[in-house]
Amino acid sequence: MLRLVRHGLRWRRPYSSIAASDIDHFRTILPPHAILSTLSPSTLNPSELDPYNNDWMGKYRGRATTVLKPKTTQQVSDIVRWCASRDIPIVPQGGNTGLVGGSVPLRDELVISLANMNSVRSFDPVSGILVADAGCILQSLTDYVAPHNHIMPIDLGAKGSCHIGGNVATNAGGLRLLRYGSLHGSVLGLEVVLPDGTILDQLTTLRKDNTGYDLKQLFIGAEGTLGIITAVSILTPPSPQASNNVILALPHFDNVQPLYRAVKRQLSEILSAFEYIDRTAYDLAVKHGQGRALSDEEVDGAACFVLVETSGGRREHDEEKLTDLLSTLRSSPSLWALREGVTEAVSKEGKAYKYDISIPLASFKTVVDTTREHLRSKGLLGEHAVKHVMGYGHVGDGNLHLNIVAAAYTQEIQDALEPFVYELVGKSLVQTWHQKLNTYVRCAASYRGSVSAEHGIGAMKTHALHYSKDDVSIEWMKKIKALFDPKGIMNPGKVLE
Ligand code: FAD
Ligand code: 2HG
Ligand code: ZN
Repeated sequence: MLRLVRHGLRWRRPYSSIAASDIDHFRTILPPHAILSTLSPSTLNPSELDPYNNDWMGKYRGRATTVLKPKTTQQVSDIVRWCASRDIPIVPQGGNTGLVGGSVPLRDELVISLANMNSVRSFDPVSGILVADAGCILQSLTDYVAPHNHIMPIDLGAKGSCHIGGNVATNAGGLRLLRYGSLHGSVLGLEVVLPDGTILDQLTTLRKDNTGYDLKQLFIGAEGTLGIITAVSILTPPSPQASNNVILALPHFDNVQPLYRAVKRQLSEILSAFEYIDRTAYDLAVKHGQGRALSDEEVDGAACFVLVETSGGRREHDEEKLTDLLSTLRSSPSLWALREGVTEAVSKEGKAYKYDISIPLASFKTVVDTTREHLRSKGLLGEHAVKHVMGYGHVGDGNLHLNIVAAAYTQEIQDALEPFVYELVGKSLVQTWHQKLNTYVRCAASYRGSVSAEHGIGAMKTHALHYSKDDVSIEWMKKIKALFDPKGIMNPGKVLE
Protein backbone atom coordinates (compact mmCIF):
# COMPACT_ATOMS: atom_id res chain seq x y z
CA MET A 1 0.00 0.00 0.00
CA LEU A 2 1.41 3.40 -0.99
CA ARG A 3 0.53 6.72 0.49
CA LEU A 4 0.49 9.35 -2.21
CA VAL A 5 1.95 12.74 -1.52
CA ARG A 6 1.21 15.83 -3.61
CA HIS A 7 2.71 19.30 -3.26
CA GLY A 8 4.07 18.20 0.11
CA LEU A 9 0.56 17.44 1.37
CA ARG A 10 -0.68 13.97 2.18
CA TRP A 11 -3.61 12.85 0.13
CA ARG A 12 -6.45 12.11 2.46
CA ARG A 13 -6.64 8.39 1.88
CA PRO A 14 -4.36 5.49 1.16
CA TYR A 15 -4.36 4.30 -2.43
CA SER A 16 -2.85 1.21 -3.95
CA SER A 17 -0.27 1.26 -6.67
CA ILE A 18 -0.95 -1.08 -9.57
CA ALA A 19 0.76 -4.46 -9.13
CA ALA A 20 1.60 -7.22 -11.60
CA SER A 21 -1.37 -9.18 -10.20
CA ASP A 22 -3.68 -6.32 -11.24
CA ILE A 23 -2.34 -6.55 -14.78
CA ASP A 24 -3.15 -10.27 -14.69
CA HIS A 25 -6.71 -9.37 -13.78
CA PHE A 26 -6.97 -6.69 -16.51
CA ARG A 27 -5.92 -9.42 -18.98
CA THR A 28 -9.17 -11.22 -18.17
CA ILE A 29 -11.10 -8.08 -19.23
CA LEU A 30 -9.12 -6.67 -22.17
CA PRO A 31 -7.14 -8.06 -25.12
CA PRO A 32 -3.33 -7.64 -24.81
CA HIS A 33 -3.13 -4.69 -27.24
CA ALA A 34 -5.48 -2.67 -25.02
CA ILE A 35 -3.13 -2.90 -22.03
CA LEU A 36 -0.07 -0.65 -22.01
CA SER A 37 2.00 -1.27 -18.93
CA THR A 38 5.61 -1.06 -17.87
CA LEU A 39 4.98 -3.52 -15.07
CA SER A 40 6.55 -6.94 -15.25
CA PRO A 41 6.42 -9.07 -17.37
CA SER A 42 5.76 -6.35 -19.95
CA THR A 43 8.61 -5.12 -22.12
CA LEU A 44 6.98 -1.78 -22.84
CA ASN A 45 9.42 1.11 -22.94
CA PRO A 46 8.30 3.70 -20.33
CA SER A 47 8.57 6.46 -22.96
CA GLU A 48 5.64 4.86 -24.79
CA LEU A 49 3.48 6.11 -21.93
CA ASP A 50 4.69 9.72 -22.37
CA PRO A 51 1.69 10.80 -24.47
CA TYR A 52 -0.58 9.71 -21.61
CA ASN A 53 1.57 11.08 -18.78
CA ASN A 54 2.27 14.54 -20.23
CA ASP A 55 -0.35 17.21 -20.79
CA TRP A 56 -0.74 19.29 -23.96
CA MET A 57 1.17 22.27 -22.54
CA GLY A 58 4.09 20.25 -21.22
CA LYS A 59 3.30 21.65 -17.77
CA TYR A 60 1.96 18.62 -15.90
CA ARG A 61 3.62 15.24 -15.81
CA GLY A 62 2.34 12.04 -14.28
CA ARG A 63 4.05 8.73 -13.58
CA ALA A 64 1.43 6.22 -14.63
CA THR A 65 2.76 2.73 -15.15
CA THR A 66 -0.36 1.49 -16.86
CA VAL A 67 -2.83 2.72 -19.45
CA LEU A 68 -5.96 0.71 -20.33
CA LYS A 69 -7.88 1.25 -23.54
CA PRO A 70 -11.30 -0.42 -23.27
CA LYS A 71 -13.61 -0.75 -26.26
CA THR A 72 -16.94 -1.30 -24.50
CA THR A 73 -18.86 0.15 -21.59
CA GLN A 74 -18.89 -3.26 -19.92
CA GLN A 75 -15.10 -3.37 -20.04
CA VAL A 76 -14.91 0.09 -18.45
CA SER A 77 -17.30 -1.09 -15.75
CA ASP A 78 -15.29 -4.27 -15.04
CA ILE A 79 -12.04 -2.29 -14.79
CA VAL A 80 -13.52 0.33 -12.47
CA ARG A 81 -15.14 -2.31 -10.25
CA TRP A 82 -11.74 -3.96 -9.83
CA CYS A 83 -10.03 -0.63 -9.08
CA ALA A 84 -12.69 0.20 -6.48
CA SER A 85 -12.08 -3.14 -4.74
CA ARG A 86 -8.32 -2.49 -4.76
CA ASP A 87 -8.36 1.30 -4.01
CA ILE A 88 -6.55 2.01 -7.27
CA PRO A 89 -6.99 5.66 -8.31
CA ILE A 90 -8.08 6.32 -11.91
CA VAL A 91 -7.61 9.17 -14.38
CA PRO A 92 -10.15 9.12 -17.24
CA GLN A 93 -8.46 10.45 -20.35
CA GLY A 94 -9.93 11.69 -23.62
CA GLY A 95 -7.85 13.48 -26.24
CA ASN A 96 -5.54 14.91 -23.55
CA THR A 97 -5.97 18.46 -24.85
CA GLY A 98 -7.12 19.86 -21.49
CA LEU A 99 -5.37 23.03 -20.34
CA VAL A 100 -5.63 22.69 -16.54
CA GLY A 101 -3.75 19.47 -15.84
CA GLY A 102 -6.90 17.40 -15.26
CA SER A 103 -6.24 14.70 -17.84
CA VAL A 104 -2.91 13.36 -16.61
CA PRO A 105 -2.03 11.56 -13.37
CA LEU A 106 -0.49 13.44 -10.48
CA ARG A 107 1.36 10.29 -9.41
CA ASP A 108 0.97 6.73 -10.68
CA GLU A 109 -2.81 6.54 -11.09
CA LEU A 110 -4.24 4.15 -13.68
CA VAL A 111 -5.06 5.97 -16.92
CA ILE A 112 -8.24 4.79 -18.64
CA SER A 113 -8.11 6.12 -22.18
CA LEU A 114 -11.43 6.29 -24.02
CA ALA A 115 -9.67 6.44 -27.41
CA ASN A 116 -10.90 3.00 -28.53
CA MET A 117 -14.53 3.81 -27.76
CA ASN A 118 -15.01 5.68 -31.00
CA SER A 119 -18.19 4.52 -32.72
CA VAL A 120 -21.31 6.47 -33.56
CA ARG A 121 -24.20 4.57 -32.00
CA SER A 122 -27.03 6.31 -33.86
CA PHE A 123 -28.01 9.48 -35.67
CA ASP A 124 -31.51 10.64 -36.44
CA PRO A 125 -31.37 13.15 -39.33
CA VAL A 126 -34.91 14.32 -38.57
CA SER A 127 -34.39 15.32 -34.94
CA GLY A 128 -30.63 15.86 -35.34
CA ILE A 129 -29.95 13.72 -32.27
CA LEU A 130 -26.58 11.98 -32.29
CA VAL A 131 -25.58 9.22 -29.89
CA ALA A 132 -21.87 8.51 -29.86
CA ASP A 133 -19.24 6.73 -27.82
CA ALA A 134 -17.34 9.12 -25.55
CA GLY A 135 -14.05 8.55 -27.37
CA CYS A 136 -15.25 9.91 -30.73
CA ILE A 137 -13.05 12.79 -31.85
CA LEU A 138 -15.02 16.02 -32.21
CA GLN A 139 -13.88 16.59 -35.82
CA SER A 140 -14.94 13.08 -36.82
CA LEU A 141 -18.43 13.75 -35.45
CA THR A 142 -18.57 17.04 -37.34
CA ASP A 143 -17.65 15.10 -40.50
CA TYR A 144 -20.22 12.41 -39.68
CA VAL A 145 -23.20 14.76 -39.38
CA ALA A 146 -22.16 17.13 -42.22
CA PRO A 147 -23.65 15.07 -45.10
CA HIS A 148 -26.92 15.13 -43.17
CA ASN A 149 -26.74 18.94 -43.12
CA HIS A 150 -26.08 19.16 -39.41
CA ILE A 151 -23.22 20.56 -37.37
CA MET A 152 -21.94 19.87 -33.88
CA PRO A 153 -23.14 22.50 -31.38
CA ILE A 154 -19.52 22.87 -30.19
CA ASP A 155 -16.34 23.80 -32.02
CA LEU A 156 -12.84 24.47 -30.70
CA GLY A 157 -9.25 24.69 -31.84
CA ALA A 158 -8.50 21.22 -30.43
CA LYS A 159 -11.27 19.58 -32.49
CA GLY A 160 -8.85 17.29 -34.32
CA SER A 161 -7.82 15.58 -31.06
CA CYS A 162 -10.36 16.22 -28.29
CA HIS A 163 -13.11 13.69 -27.61
CA ILE A 164 -16.80 14.41 -27.24
CA GLY A 165 -16.55 12.72 -23.81
CA GLY A 166 -13.73 15.09 -22.86
CA ASN A 167 -15.76 18.04 -24.13
CA VAL A 168 -18.68 17.03 -21.94
CA ALA A 169 -16.45 16.23 -18.95
CA THR A 170 -14.96 19.74 -19.15
CA ASN A 171 -18.19 21.43 -20.27
CA ALA A 172 -16.05 22.97 -23.00
CA GLY A 173 -17.25 26.30 -24.36
CA GLY A 174 -15.47 27.09 -27.58
CA LEU A 175 -16.33 29.17 -30.58
CA ARG A 176 -20.04 28.44 -31.04
CA LEU A 177 -21.32 28.97 -27.51
CA LEU A 178 -22.69 32.41 -28.35
CA ARG A 179 -25.00 30.83 -30.91
CA TYR A 180 -25.77 27.34 -29.63
CA GLY A 181 -25.37 27.73 -25.88
CA SER A 182 -23.51 25.47 -23.45
CA LEU A 183 -23.36 21.69 -23.37
CA HIS A 184 -25.67 21.81 -20.35
CA GLY A 185 -28.36 22.60 -22.93
CA SER A 186 -27.39 20.50 -25.93
CA VAL A 187 -26.43 17.26 -24.16
CA LEU A 188 -29.63 15.23 -23.86
CA GLY A 189 -28.26 12.15 -22.17
CA LEU A 190 -25.19 10.37 -20.88
CA GLU A 191 -24.02 6.86 -20.12
CA VAL A 192 -21.61 6.91 -17.20
CA VAL A 193 -19.62 4.27 -15.32
CA LEU A 194 -19.79 5.27 -11.67
CA PRO A 195 -16.80 4.94 -9.30
CA ASP A 196 -18.03 1.54 -8.00
CA GLY A 197 -18.38 0.17 -11.54
CA THR A 198 -22.16 0.57 -11.83
CA ILE A 199 -23.36 1.64 -15.28
CA LEU A 200 -25.69 4.64 -15.06
CA ASP A 201 -27.79 4.61 -18.23
CA GLN A 202 -29.19 8.08 -18.80
CA LEU A 203 -28.63 7.94 -22.53
CA THR A 204 -32.03 9.37 -23.38
CA THR A 205 -32.76 10.99 -26.73
CA LEU A 206 -35.72 12.92 -25.37
CA ARG A 207 -35.83 16.70 -25.75
CA LYS A 208 -38.07 16.93 -22.72
CA ASP A 209 -37.82 14.77 -19.62
CA ASN A 210 -38.86 16.27 -16.32
CA THR A 211 -38.82 13.09 -14.27
CA GLY A 212 -37.04 14.32 -11.18
CA TYR A 213 -33.39 15.26 -10.69
CA ASP A 214 -31.43 15.75 -13.89
CA LEU A 215 -28.45 13.62 -12.84
CA LYS A 216 -26.56 13.94 -16.14
CA GLN A 217 -25.93 17.64 -15.44
CA LEU A 218 -23.62 16.65 -12.56
CA PHE A 219 -21.23 14.87 -14.91
CA ILE A 220 -21.10 17.79 -17.38
CA GLY A 221 -18.06 19.73 -16.19
CA ALA A 222 -17.14 17.25 -13.40
CA GLU A 223 -13.78 16.63 -15.11
CA GLY A 224 -13.87 12.90 -14.50
CA THR A 225 -14.21 13.20 -10.72
CA LEU A 226 -17.66 11.59 -10.46
CA GLY A 227 -17.47 8.86 -13.08
CA ILE A 228 -16.37 7.93 -16.57
CA ILE A 229 -18.60 9.11 -19.40
CA THR A 230 -18.85 6.28 -21.94
CA ALA A 231 -21.47 7.68 -24.33
CA VAL A 232 -23.16 10.98 -25.12
CA SER A 233 -26.52 11.83 -26.65
CA ILE A 234 -26.39 15.31 -28.13
CA LEU A 235 -28.61 17.60 -30.16
CA THR A 236 -26.94 18.75 -33.38
CA PRO A 237 -28.29 21.90 -35.03
CA PRO A 238 -28.99 22.15 -38.78
CA SER A 239 -26.04 23.52 -40.78
CA PRO A 240 -26.41 27.21 -41.50
CA GLN A 241 -27.05 27.79 -45.20
CA ALA A 242 -24.63 30.68 -45.24
CA SER A 243 -21.68 31.60 -43.09
CA ASN A 244 -19.48 34.69 -43.36
CA ASN A 245 -16.63 35.95 -41.27
CA VAL A 246 -14.49 39.03 -41.14
CA ILE A 247 -11.65 40.27 -39.01
CA LEU A 248 -11.83 43.89 -38.00
CA ALA A 249 -8.70 45.79 -36.99
CA LEU A 250 -9.51 48.32 -34.26
CA PRO A 251 -7.38 51.30 -33.24
CA HIS A 252 -8.34 51.13 -29.53
CA PHE A 253 -9.65 48.54 -27.11
CA ASP A 254 -12.34 51.13 -26.29
CA ASN A 255 -13.82 50.41 -29.73
CA VAL A 256 -14.67 46.81 -28.85
CA GLN A 257 -17.64 47.35 -26.56
CA PRO A 258 -19.54 49.85 -28.78
CA LEU A 259 -18.78 47.66 -31.79
CA TYR A 260 -20.18 44.59 -30.04
CA ARG A 261 -23.36 46.48 -29.21
CA ALA A 262 -23.70 47.70 -32.80
CA VAL A 263 -23.01 44.26 -34.22
CA LYS A 264 -25.59 42.64 -31.96
CA ARG A 265 -28.17 45.24 -32.88
CA GLN A 266 -27.55 45.08 -36.63
CA LEU A 267 -26.87 41.39 -37.11
CA SER A 268 -29.22 40.13 -34.38
CA GLU A 269 -30.13 36.50 -35.05
CA ILE A 270 -27.38 35.81 -37.60
CA LEU A 271 -24.47 36.77 -35.30
CA SER A 272 -22.74 33.50 -34.39
CA ALA A 273 -19.36 34.54 -33.00
CA PHE A 274 -17.61 37.66 -31.79
CA GLU A 275 -14.03 36.84 -30.82
CA TYR A 276 -11.34 39.15 -29.46
CA ILE A 277 -7.60 39.04 -30.17
CA ASP A 278 -5.25 41.67 -28.77
CA ARG A 279 -2.30 42.90 -30.82
CA THR A 280 0.25 40.71 -29.05
CA ALA A 281 -1.81 37.57 -29.64
CA TYR A 282 -2.40 38.53 -33.28
CA ASP A 283 1.31 39.14 -33.90
CA LEU A 284 2.20 35.80 -32.35
CA ALA A 285 -0.38 33.94 -34.45
CA VAL A 286 1.02 35.53 -37.59
CA LYS A 287 4.63 34.90 -36.52
CA HIS A 288 3.88 31.21 -36.10
CA GLY A 289 1.99 30.88 -39.37
CA GLN A 290 -1.55 30.51 -38.07
CA GLY A 291 -4.18 31.60 -40.59
CA ARG A 292 -3.93 34.37 -43.14
CA ALA A 293 -2.33 37.63 -42.01
CA LEU A 294 -3.94 40.95 -42.86
CA SER A 295 -1.96 43.36 -45.02
CA ASP A 296 0.50 45.81 -43.40
CA GLU A 297 -1.82 48.63 -44.30
CA GLU A 298 -4.76 46.93 -42.61
CA VAL A 299 -2.96 46.27 -39.35
CA ASP A 300 -1.22 49.63 -39.22
CA GLY A 301 -2.12 51.25 -35.90
CA ALA A 302 -4.38 48.39 -34.82
CA ALA A 303 -4.49 47.81 -31.07
CA CYS A 304 -6.67 44.74 -31.31
CA PHE A 305 -8.88 42.68 -33.59
CA VAL A 306 -12.32 41.15 -33.51
CA LEU A 307 -13.51 38.26 -35.59
CA VAL A 308 -17.20 38.47 -36.40
CA GLU A 309 -19.05 35.50 -37.82
CA THR A 310 -22.58 35.32 -39.14
CA SER A 311 -24.48 32.12 -39.74
CA GLY A 312 -27.89 32.29 -41.25
CA GLY A 313 -30.44 30.90 -43.61
CA ARG A 314 -30.02 33.06 -46.71
CA ARG A 315 -26.67 34.00 -48.18
CA GLU A 316 -27.74 37.25 -49.93
CA HIS A 317 -29.64 38.42 -46.87
CA ASP A 318 -26.73 37.74 -44.50
CA GLU A 319 -24.12 39.21 -46.80
CA GLU A 320 -26.22 42.32 -47.20
CA LYS A 321 -26.53 42.70 -43.44
CA LEU A 322 -22.82 42.20 -42.94
CA THR A 323 -21.92 44.58 -45.77
CA ASP A 324 -24.20 47.24 -44.33
CA LEU A 325 -22.50 46.88 -41.00
CA LEU A 326 -19.01 46.87 -42.39
CA SER A 327 -19.38 49.69 -44.86
CA THR A 328 -17.98 52.14 -42.33
CA LEU A 329 -15.34 49.80 -40.94
CA ARG A 330 -11.95 48.62 -42.08
CA SER A 331 -12.33 44.93 -42.75
CA SER A 332 -10.69 42.08 -44.49
CA PRO A 333 -11.76 38.52 -45.08
CA SER A 334 -9.74 36.10 -43.05
CA LEU A 335 -9.83 32.65 -41.67
CA TRP A 336 -10.87 31.20 -38.39
CA ALA A 337 -7.45 29.58 -38.48
CA LEU A 338 -5.88 32.76 -37.20
CA ARG A 339 -8.13 32.97 -34.15
CA GLU A 340 -8.09 29.21 -33.54
CA GLY A 341 -4.34 29.16 -34.01
CA VAL A 342 -3.45 31.54 -31.18
CA THR A 343 -3.16 28.71 -28.62
CA GLU A 344 -0.88 26.76 -30.95
CA ALA A 345 1.22 29.87 -31.66
CA VAL A 346 1.57 30.56 -27.94
CA SER A 347 2.82 27.02 -27.35
CA LYS A 348 5.42 27.45 -30.10
CA GLU A 349 6.63 30.70 -28.54
CA GLY A 350 7.24 29.38 -25.03
CA LYS A 351 5.65 28.02 -21.88
CA ALA A 352 2.22 29.45 -21.22
CA TYR A 353 0.58 30.29 -17.93
CA LYS A 354 -3.09 30.28 -18.85
CA TYR A 355 -5.85 32.05 -16.96
CA ASP A 356 -9.27 31.40 -18.41
CA ILE A 357 -11.45 33.99 -16.76
CA SER A 358 -14.97 35.40 -16.85
CA ILE A 359 -14.93 39.14 -16.30
CA PRO A 360 -16.88 42.12 -17.68
CA LEU A 361 -15.87 42.89 -21.26
CA ALA A 362 -14.91 46.45 -20.31
CA SER A 363 -12.14 45.11 -18.06
CA PHE A 364 -10.46 42.75 -20.57
CA LYS A 365 -7.64 45.18 -21.34
CA THR A 366 -7.23 46.40 -17.76
CA VAL A 367 -6.65 42.86 -16.55
CA VAL A 368 -4.01 42.18 -19.22
CA ASP A 369 -2.26 45.52 -18.62
CA THR A 370 -2.39 45.18 -14.84
CA THR A 371 -0.87 41.72 -15.00
CA ARG A 372 1.89 42.91 -17.34
CA GLU A 373 2.74 45.85 -15.09
CA HIS A 374 2.71 43.63 -12.05
CA LEU A 375 5.24 41.31 -13.68
CA ARG A 376 7.30 44.29 -14.78
CA SER A 377 7.35 45.64 -11.21
CA LYS A 378 8.76 42.28 -10.12
CA GLY A 379 11.47 42.51 -12.77
CA LEU A 380 10.08 39.47 -14.56
CA LEU A 381 9.51 40.88 -18.04
CA GLY A 382 12.16 39.97 -20.58
CA GLU A 383 13.34 37.38 -23.10
CA HIS A 384 14.55 35.00 -20.39
CA ALA A 385 11.54 35.31 -18.12
CA VAL A 386 8.09 36.49 -19.26
CA LYS A 387 8.18 37.22 -22.98
CA HIS A 388 4.57 38.23 -23.59
CA VAL A 389 1.38 39.01 -21.71
CA MET A 390 -1.69 38.90 -23.91
CA GLY A 391 -5.44 38.51 -24.00
CA TYR A 392 -7.88 36.93 -26.41
CA GLY A 393 -11.17 35.18 -26.10
CA HIS A 394 -14.88 35.09 -26.46
CA VAL A 395 -16.38 38.57 -26.14
CA GLY A 396 -19.91 37.29 -26.44
CA ASP A 397 -19.36 35.01 -23.44
CA GLY A 398 -17.42 37.57 -21.33
CA ASN A 399 -14.52 35.10 -21.36
CA LEU A 400 -10.94 36.37 -21.58
CA HIS A 401 -7.95 34.07 -22.08
CA LEU A 402 -5.12 35.80 -20.25
CA ASN A 403 -1.91 34.14 -21.44
CA ILE A 404 1.51 34.81 -20.00
CA VAL A 405 4.22 33.33 -22.21
CA ALA A 406 7.50 32.62 -20.50
CA ALA A 407 10.80 31.12 -21.53
CA ALA A 408 10.23 28.36 -18.95
CA TYR A 409 7.87 27.42 -16.14
CA THR A 410 9.47 28.75 -12.95
CA GLN A 411 8.39 29.01 -9.34
CA GLU A 412 9.20 32.72 -9.33
CA ILE A 413 6.78 33.49 -12.16
CA GLN A 414 4.17 31.17 -10.69
CA ASP A 415 4.41 32.96 -7.32
CA ALA A 416 4.16 36.34 -9.01
CA LEU A 417 1.02 35.29 -10.85
CA GLU A 418 -0.82 33.49 -8.11
CA PRO A 419 -2.78 34.50 -6.16
CA PHE A 420 -2.36 37.88 -7.91
CA VAL A 421 -4.49 36.96 -10.95
CA TYR A 422 -7.12 35.16 -8.89
CA GLU A 423 -7.44 38.13 -6.56
CA LEU A 424 -7.80 40.38 -9.55
CA VAL A 425 -10.62 38.28 -10.93
CA GLY A 426 -12.33 36.73 -7.98
CA LYS A 427 -13.94 37.81 -4.79
CA SER A 428 -11.19 39.84 -3.18
CA LEU A 429 -10.34 43.50 -3.70
CA VAL A 430 -9.18 44.52 -7.14
CA GLN A 431 -5.76 46.05 -7.61
CA THR A 432 -5.36 48.26 -10.65
CA TRP A 433 -2.25 49.76 -12.03
CA HIS A 434 -2.38 53.53 -11.71
CA GLN A 435 -0.27 55.00 -14.48
CA LYS A 436 0.22 58.46 -12.96
CA LEU A 437 1.03 57.20 -9.49
CA ASN A 438 3.10 54.41 -10.98
CA THR A 439 1.67 52.07 -8.38
CA TYR A 440 -1.19 49.72 -7.68
CA VAL A 441 -4.41 51.07 -6.28
CA ARG A 442 -6.67 48.70 -4.42
CA CYS A 443 -10.25 49.37 -5.42
CA ALA A 444 -13.18 48.65 -3.20
CA ALA A 445 -15.05 46.75 -5.88
CA SER A 446 -14.38 43.30 -7.25
CA TYR A 447 -15.16 41.81 -10.65
CA ARG A 448 -16.65 38.81 -8.90
CA GLY A 449 -15.63 36.92 -12.01
CA SER A 450 -14.88 33.25 -12.53
CA VAL A 451 -11.37 31.84 -12.26
CA SER A 452 -12.37 29.26 -14.83
CA ALA A 453 -14.78 30.24 -17.55
CA GLU A 454 -14.47 27.13 -19.72
CA HIS A 455 -11.31 25.07 -19.19
CA GLY A 456 -12.21 23.74 -15.75
CA ILE A 457 -10.30 23.44 -12.48
CA GLY A 458 -8.23 20.31 -13.09
CA ALA A 459 -5.11 20.11 -10.94
CA MET A 460 -4.22 23.72 -11.62
CA LYS A 461 -6.91 25.59 -9.72
CA THR A 462 -8.11 23.38 -6.86
CA HIS A 463 -6.62 25.91 -4.42
CA ALA A 464 -8.32 28.77 -6.28
CA LEU A 465 -11.86 27.43 -6.30
CA HIS A 466 -12.80 29.61 -3.34
CA TYR A 467 -12.22 32.77 -5.38
CA SER A 468 -15.32 31.92 -7.41
CA LYS A 469 -17.33 29.63 -5.12
CA ASP A 470 -18.48 30.29 -1.58
CA ASP A 471 -17.89 27.90 1.31
CA VAL A 472 -21.41 26.51 1.20
CA SER A 473 -21.10 25.66 -2.49
CA ILE A 474 -17.72 23.98 -1.99
CA GLU A 475 -19.05 22.02 0.97
CA TRP A 476 -21.93 20.67 -1.15
CA MET A 477 -19.57 19.85 -4.00
CA LYS A 478 -17.55 17.77 -1.51
CA LYS A 479 -20.70 16.03 -0.27
CA ILE A 480 -21.68 15.14 -3.85
CA LYS A 481 -18.17 13.85 -4.52
CA ALA A 482 -18.28 11.70 -1.36
CA LEU A 483 -21.71 10.33 -2.29
CA PHE A 484 -20.66 9.21 -5.77
CA ASP A 485 -17.08 8.32 -4.95
CA PRO A 486 -16.73 7.43 -1.25
CA LYS A 487 -13.31 5.87 -1.88
CA GLY A 488 -12.10 8.95 -3.75
CA ILE A 489 -10.60 6.91 -6.60
CA MET A 490 -11.96 8.94 -9.50
CA ASN A 491 -9.41 11.52 -10.68
CA PRO A 492 -8.09 12.39 -7.19
CA GLY A 493 -6.58 15.83 -6.64
CA LYS A 494 -8.65 17.34 -9.44
CA VAL A 495 -11.38 19.96 -8.99
CA LEU A 496 -11.49 19.48 -5.18
CA GLU A 497 -8.41 19.39 -2.96
P1 FAD B 1 -8.89 15.51 -21.83
O1 FAD B 1 -7.93 16.62 -21.96
O2 FAD B 1 -8.40 14.15 -22.09
O3 FAD B 1 -9.54 15.54 -20.36
C1 FAD B 1 -10.02 16.73 -19.81
C2 FAD B 1 -10.71 16.39 -18.47
O4 FAD B 1 -11.88 15.62 -18.72
C3 FAD B 1 -9.86 15.57 -17.52
O5 FAD B 1 -10.17 15.95 -16.21
C4 FAD B 1 -10.29 14.15 -17.79
O6 FAD B 1 -10.12 13.32 -16.67
C5 FAD B 1 -11.76 14.33 -18.12
N1 FAD B 1 -12.28 13.36 -19.08
C6 FAD B 1 -11.90 13.18 -20.37
N2 FAD B 1 -12.67 12.25 -20.95
C7 FAD B 1 -13.55 11.82 -20.01
C8 FAD B 1 -14.60 10.87 -19.99
N3 FAD B 1 -14.91 10.16 -21.07
N4 FAD B 1 -15.29 10.70 -18.84
C9 FAD B 1 -15.00 11.42 -17.73
N5 FAD B 1 -14.01 12.33 -17.69
C10 FAD B 1 -13.30 12.53 -18.82
N6 FAD B 1 -11.52 24.42 -24.25
C11 FAD B 1 -12.63 25.18 -24.32
O7 FAD B 1 -13.50 25.08 -23.45
N7 FAD B 1 -12.83 26.05 -25.37
C12 FAD B 1 -11.93 26.20 -26.36
O8 FAD B 1 -12.13 27.00 -27.27
C13 FAD B 1 -10.75 25.41 -26.31
N8 FAD B 1 -9.83 25.49 -27.29
C14 FAD B 1 -8.68 24.75 -27.20
C15 FAD B 1 -7.74 24.88 -28.21
C16 FAD B 1 -6.55 24.13 -28.15
C17 FAD B 1 -5.55 24.27 -29.25
C18 FAD B 1 -6.32 23.27 -27.05
C19 FAD B 1 -5.07 22.45 -26.96
C20 FAD B 1 -7.27 23.15 -26.05
C21 FAD B 1 -8.45 23.88 -26.11
N9 FAD B 1 -9.44 23.78 -25.12
C22 FAD B 1 -10.57 24.52 -25.20
C23 FAD B 1 -9.24 22.87 -23.96
C24 FAD B 1 -9.64 21.39 -24.28
O9 FAD B 1 -9.52 21.11 -25.60
C25 FAD B 1 -11.05 21.09 -23.83
O10 FAD B 1 -11.09 21.17 -22.43
C26 FAD B 1 -11.57 19.73 -24.28
O11 FAD B 1 -12.94 19.66 -24.01
C27 FAD B 1 -10.86 18.55 -23.61
O12 FAD B 1 -11.24 17.35 -24.28
P2 FAD B 1 -10.27 16.07 -24.26
O13 FAD B 1 -10.99 14.95 -24.90
O14 FAD B 1 -8.96 16.42 -24.80
O15 FAD B 1 -10.18 15.79 -22.70
C1 2HG C 1 -9.55 29.35 -27.10
O1 2HG C 1 -10.55 30.03 -26.93
C2 2HG C 1 -9.25 28.24 -26.14
O2 2HG C 1 -8.82 29.50 -28.09
C3 2HG C 1 -7.82 28.20 -25.64
O3 2HG C 1 -10.14 28.22 -25.08
C4 2HG C 1 -7.43 29.41 -24.86
O4 2HG C 1 -5.12 28.87 -25.03
C5 2HG C 1 -5.96 29.45 -24.39
O5 2HG C 1 -5.71 30.12 -23.38
ZN1 ZN D 1 -11.70 29.66 -25.28
